[in-house]
Amino acid sequence: MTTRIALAGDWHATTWWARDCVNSLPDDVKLLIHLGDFGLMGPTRADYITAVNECAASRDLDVWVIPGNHEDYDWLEQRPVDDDGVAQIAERVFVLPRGYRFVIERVVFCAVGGAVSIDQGQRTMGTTWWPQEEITEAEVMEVSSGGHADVLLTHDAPINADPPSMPHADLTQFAGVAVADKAYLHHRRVQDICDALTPRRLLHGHFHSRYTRPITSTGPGGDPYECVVDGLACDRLAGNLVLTTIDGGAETIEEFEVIHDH
Ligand SMILES: [Mn+2]
Repeated sequence: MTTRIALAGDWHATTWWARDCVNSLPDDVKLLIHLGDFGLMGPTRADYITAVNECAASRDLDVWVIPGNHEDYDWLEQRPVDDDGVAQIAERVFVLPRGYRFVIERVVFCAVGGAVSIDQGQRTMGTTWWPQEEITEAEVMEVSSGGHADVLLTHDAPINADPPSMPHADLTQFAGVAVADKAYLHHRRVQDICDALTPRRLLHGHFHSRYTRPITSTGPGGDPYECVVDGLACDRLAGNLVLTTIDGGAETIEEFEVIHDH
Protein backbone atom coordinates (compact mmCIF):
# COMPACT_ATOMS: atom_id res chain seq x y z
CA MET A 1 0.00 0.00 0.00
CA THR A 2 1.03 3.57 -0.67
CA THR A 3 -0.39 6.45 1.35
CA ARG A 4 0.05 10.12 0.58
CA ILE A 5 -0.44 12.70 3.31
CA ALA A 6 -0.01 16.48 3.37
CA LEU A 7 2.05 18.40 5.91
CA ALA A 8 1.55 22.13 6.42
CA GLY A 9 3.35 24.91 8.29
CA ASP A 10 1.79 27.84 10.18
CA TRP A 11 -1.64 29.08 8.99
CA HIS A 12 -2.32 31.68 11.73
CA ALA A 13 -6.10 31.30 11.28
CA THR A 14 -5.90 32.65 7.71
CA THR A 15 -9.13 31.18 6.37
CA TRP A 16 -8.66 31.80 2.62
CA TRP A 17 -5.19 30.29 2.69
CA ALA A 18 -6.30 27.23 4.66
CA ARG A 19 -9.18 26.69 2.22
CA ASP A 20 -6.89 26.99 -0.80
CA CYS A 21 -4.46 24.49 0.75
CA VAL A 22 -7.14 21.88 1.37
CA ASN A 23 -8.85 22.45 -1.99
CA SER A 24 -5.53 22.16 -3.86
CA LEU A 25 -4.73 18.68 -2.58
CA PRO A 26 -4.89 15.65 -4.88
CA ASP A 27 -7.98 13.48 -4.28
CA ASP A 28 -6.01 10.56 -2.83
CA VAL A 29 -4.74 12.71 0.08
CA LYS A 30 -7.09 12.02 3.01
CA LEU A 31 -4.96 13.35 5.88
CA LEU A 32 -3.36 16.76 6.42
CA ILE A 33 -1.09 17.15 9.44
CA HIS A 34 -0.60 20.73 10.54
CA LEU A 35 2.67 21.62 12.29
CA GLY A 36 1.34 24.35 14.57
CA ASP A 37 0.31 27.99 14.79
CA PHE A 38 -2.76 26.61 13.10
CA GLY A 39 -4.89 29.28 14.78
CA LEU A 40 -6.63 27.47 17.64
CA MET A 41 -8.30 30.54 19.13
CA GLY A 42 -11.50 28.97 20.43
CA PRO A 43 -14.77 30.90 20.14
CA THR A 44 -13.02 34.08 18.97
CA ARG A 45 -12.13 32.34 15.68
CA ALA A 46 -14.84 29.68 15.53
CA ASP A 47 -15.48 30.89 11.95
CA TYR A 48 -12.02 29.70 10.92
CA ILE A 49 -12.35 26.23 12.50
CA THR A 50 -15.80 25.89 10.87
CA ALA A 51 -14.41 26.90 7.47
CA VAL A 52 -11.49 24.44 7.66
CA ASN A 53 -13.83 21.68 8.83
CA GLU A 54 -16.36 22.25 6.04
CA CYS A 55 -13.61 22.29 3.46
CA ALA A 56 -12.04 19.10 4.85
CA ALA A 57 -15.43 17.34 5.05
CA SER A 58 -16.22 18.20 1.43
CA ARG A 59 -13.00 16.40 0.42
CA ASP A 60 -13.38 13.49 2.89
CA LEU A 61 -10.14 14.58 4.55
CA ASP A 62 -9.06 14.71 8.21
CA VAL A 63 -6.93 17.51 9.66
CA TRP A 64 -4.61 16.67 12.55
CA VAL A 65 -3.17 19.68 14.37
CA ILE A 66 0.05 19.73 16.39
CA PRO A 67 -0.29 22.92 18.47
CA GLY A 68 2.31 25.66 18.11
CA ASN A 69 2.77 28.68 20.35
CA HIS A 70 0.08 31.02 19.00
CA GLU A 71 -2.82 28.83 20.14
CA ASP A 72 -5.27 29.41 23.01
CA TYR A 73 -4.03 26.72 25.40
CA ASP A 74 -6.57 27.66 28.10
CA TRP A 75 -9.38 26.85 25.65
CA LEU A 76 -7.57 23.80 24.31
CA GLU A 77 -7.12 22.32 27.78
CA GLN A 78 -10.90 22.43 28.26
CA ARG A 79 -11.57 20.24 25.19
CA PRO A 80 -12.57 16.64 25.93
CA VAL A 81 -9.96 14.10 24.83
CA ASP A 82 -10.07 10.42 23.90
CA ASP A 83 -8.00 7.68 25.59
CA ASP A 84 -4.94 8.75 23.58
CA GLY A 85 -5.29 12.41 24.54
CA VAL A 86 -6.59 13.49 21.12
CA ALA A 87 -9.13 16.35 21.16
CA GLN A 88 -11.72 16.36 18.39
CA ILE A 89 -12.62 20.04 17.93
CA ALA A 90 -14.77 19.58 14.80
CA GLU A 91 -16.04 16.65 12.76
CA ARG A 92 -12.81 16.50 10.70
CA VAL A 93 -10.35 18.47 12.90
CA PHE A 94 -8.32 16.78 15.65
CA VAL A 95 -5.64 18.17 17.99
CA LEU A 96 -2.75 15.87 18.94
CA PRO A 97 -1.19 15.87 22.42
CA ARG A 98 2.58 16.20 22.97
CA GLY A 99 4.27 12.87 22.36
CA TYR A 100 1.43 11.39 20.28
CA ARG A 101 2.63 8.41 18.25
CA PHE A 102 1.03 6.85 15.20
CA VAL A 103 2.02 4.50 12.40
CA ILE A 104 1.31 4.92 8.68
CA GLU A 105 2.46 2.16 6.32
CA ARG A 106 4.97 0.91 8.93
CA VAL A 107 6.54 4.38 9.41
CA VAL A 108 6.43 5.43 13.08
CA PHE A 109 5.62 9.11 13.63
CA CYS A 110 5.83 11.12 16.86
CA ALA A 111 4.22 14.56 17.21
CA VAL A 112 5.40 17.12 19.77
CA GLY A 113 3.92 20.63 19.60
CA GLY A 114 4.97 23.81 21.40
CA ALA A 115 7.42 26.71 21.08
CA VAL A 116 8.33 29.99 22.79
CA SER A 117 6.61 33.21 21.63
CA ILE A 118 9.52 35.62 21.25
CA ASP A 119 7.08 38.57 21.24
CA GLN A 120 5.46 37.58 24.53
CA GLY A 121 6.58 40.89 26.02
CA GLN A 122 4.07 42.62 23.74
CA ARG A 123 1.31 40.10 24.52
CA THR A 124 -1.10 39.58 27.42
CA MET A 125 -0.97 36.30 29.33
CA GLY A 126 -4.19 34.33 29.02
CA THR A 127 -5.49 36.50 26.16
CA THR A 128 -2.83 36.57 23.43
CA TRP A 129 -0.09 34.46 25.03
CA TRP A 130 -0.19 31.23 27.05
CA PRO A 131 2.74 29.84 29.09
CA GLN A 132 1.63 26.26 28.32
CA GLU A 133 3.13 26.87 24.84
CA GLU A 134 6.47 25.53 26.12
CA ILE A 135 7.50 21.88 26.14
CA THR A 136 8.53 21.27 29.76
CA GLU A 137 11.53 19.25 30.96
CA ALA A 138 9.06 16.65 32.30
CA GLU A 139 7.49 16.37 28.85
CA VAL A 140 10.94 15.96 27.28
CA MET A 141 11.54 13.00 29.62
CA GLU A 142 8.12 11.49 29.00
CA VAL A 143 8.28 11.77 25.20
CA SER A 144 11.87 10.52 25.17
CA SER A 145 10.95 7.43 27.17
CA GLY A 146 8.89 6.20 24.21
CA GLY A 147 12.09 5.38 22.30
CA HIS A 148 12.76 5.49 18.59
CA ALA A 149 10.47 7.04 15.99
CA ASP A 150 11.15 7.25 12.26
CA VAL A 151 9.72 10.73 11.73
CA LEU A 152 9.43 13.50 14.34
CA LEU A 153 6.86 16.27 13.76
CA THR A 154 7.30 19.44 15.82
CA HIS A 155 6.46 23.14 15.79
CA ASP A 156 9.85 24.38 17.05
CA ALA A 157 13.17 23.38 15.49
CA PRO A 158 16.01 21.40 17.08
CA ILE A 159 18.98 23.63 17.88
CA ASN A 160 21.39 21.72 15.62
CA ALA A 161 19.30 22.66 12.58
CA ASP A 162 20.31 26.30 13.11
CA PRO A 163 16.96 27.44 11.66
CA PRO A 164 16.76 30.76 9.84
CA SER A 165 16.00 32.98 12.81
CA MET A 166 17.44 35.88 14.67
CA PRO A 167 20.91 35.29 16.08
CA HIS A 168 20.86 35.19 19.88
CA ALA A 169 22.33 38.71 20.18
CA ASP A 170 19.61 40.22 17.93
CA LEU A 171 16.92 38.21 19.67
CA THR A 172 18.15 39.53 23.02
CA GLN A 173 17.88 43.06 21.63
CA PHE A 174 14.31 42.36 20.43
CA ALA A 175 12.88 40.25 23.23
CA GLY A 176 15.20 40.72 26.19
CA VAL A 177 17.69 38.22 27.55
CA ALA A 178 15.14 36.14 29.50
CA VAL A 179 12.91 35.42 26.49
CA ALA A 180 15.89 34.92 24.16
CA ASP A 181 17.36 32.38 26.56
CA LYS A 182 13.98 30.64 26.88
CA ALA A 183 13.65 30.39 23.09
CA TYR A 184 17.12 28.87 22.77
CA LEU A 185 16.51 26.50 25.69
CA HIS A 186 13.36 25.38 23.86
CA HIS A 187 15.32 24.62 20.67
CA ARG A 188 17.62 22.56 22.93
CA ARG A 189 14.64 20.66 24.37
CA VAL A 190 13.46 19.75 20.87
CA GLN A 191 17.02 18.59 20.15
CA ASP A 192 16.97 16.47 23.34
CA ILE A 193 13.75 14.79 22.18
CA CYS A 194 15.26 14.30 18.73
CA ASP A 195 18.40 12.74 20.26
CA ALA A 196 16.26 10.32 22.28
CA LEU A 197 14.09 9.28 19.33
CA THR A 198 16.84 9.43 16.64
CA PRO A 199 14.37 10.00 13.78
CA ARG A 200 15.71 9.94 10.22
CA ARG A 201 13.53 12.94 9.45
CA LEU A 202 12.09 15.90 11.39
CA LEU A 203 9.59 18.42 10.02
CA HIS A 204 8.66 21.64 11.80
CA GLY A 205 7.03 25.07 11.34
CA HIS A 206 7.40 28.23 13.47
CA PHE A 207 10.19 29.97 11.51
CA HIS A 208 8.02 30.74 8.46
CA SER A 209 10.79 29.59 6.17
CA ARG A 210 11.15 26.56 3.89
CA TYR A 211 14.52 24.87 4.18
CA THR A 212 16.03 21.38 4.25
CA ARG A 213 19.12 20.67 6.32
CA PRO A 214 20.70 17.33 7.27
CA ILE A 215 22.00 17.38 10.85
CA THR A 216 24.18 14.99 12.78
CA SER A 217 23.85 14.50 16.50
CA THR A 218 24.34 11.91 19.21
CA GLY A 219 21.70 9.38 20.17
CA PRO A 220 21.27 7.28 23.32
CA GLY A 221 24.48 5.40 24.13
CA GLY A 222 26.57 8.05 22.39
CA ASP A 223 26.04 6.73 18.89
CA PRO A 224 25.99 9.37 16.15
CA TYR A 225 22.94 9.55 13.89
CA GLU A 226 21.78 11.64 10.96
CA CYS A 227 18.44 13.37 10.59
CA VAL A 228 17.11 15.44 7.70
CA VAL A 229 15.32 18.53 9.05
CA ASP A 230 12.65 20.27 6.95
CA GLY A 231 11.25 23.64 8.00
CA LEU A 232 7.97 24.66 6.34
CA ALA A 233 6.95 28.21 5.44
CA CYS A 234 3.78 29.94 6.68
CA ASP A 235 0.50 31.03 5.12
CA ARG A 236 0.82 33.13 1.96
CA LEU A 237 4.30 31.74 1.18
CA ALA A 238 5.57 29.06 -1.18
CA GLY A 239 6.81 26.05 0.75
CA ASN A 240 3.93 26.06 3.25
CA LEU A 241 2.76 22.63 2.13
CA VAL A 242 4.56 19.39 1.24
CA LEU A 243 3.25 15.99 0.25
CA THR A 244 4.68 12.86 1.84
CA THR A 245 4.41 9.53 0.09
CA ILE A 246 4.73 6.61 2.48
CA ASP A 247 5.40 3.22 0.99
CA GLY A 248 7.14 0.09 2.23
CA GLY A 249 8.19 1.63 5.55
CA ALA A 250 9.85 4.65 3.90
CA GLU A 251 8.70 8.19 3.21
CA THR A 252 9.55 10.67 0.48
CA ILE A 253 8.76 14.38 0.55
CA GLU A 254 7.77 16.45 -2.45
CA GLU A 255 7.13 20.16 -2.71
CA PHE A 256 3.55 21.21 -3.37
CA GLU A 257 2.27 24.45 -4.82
CA VAL A 258 -1.04 25.74 -3.47
CA ILE A 259 -3.53 26.68 -6.20
CA HIS A 260 -5.52 29.91 -5.78
CA ASP A 261 -7.88 29.89 -8.76
CA HIS A 262 -10.56 27.45 -7.63
MN1 LIG B 1 5.23 29.59 16.14
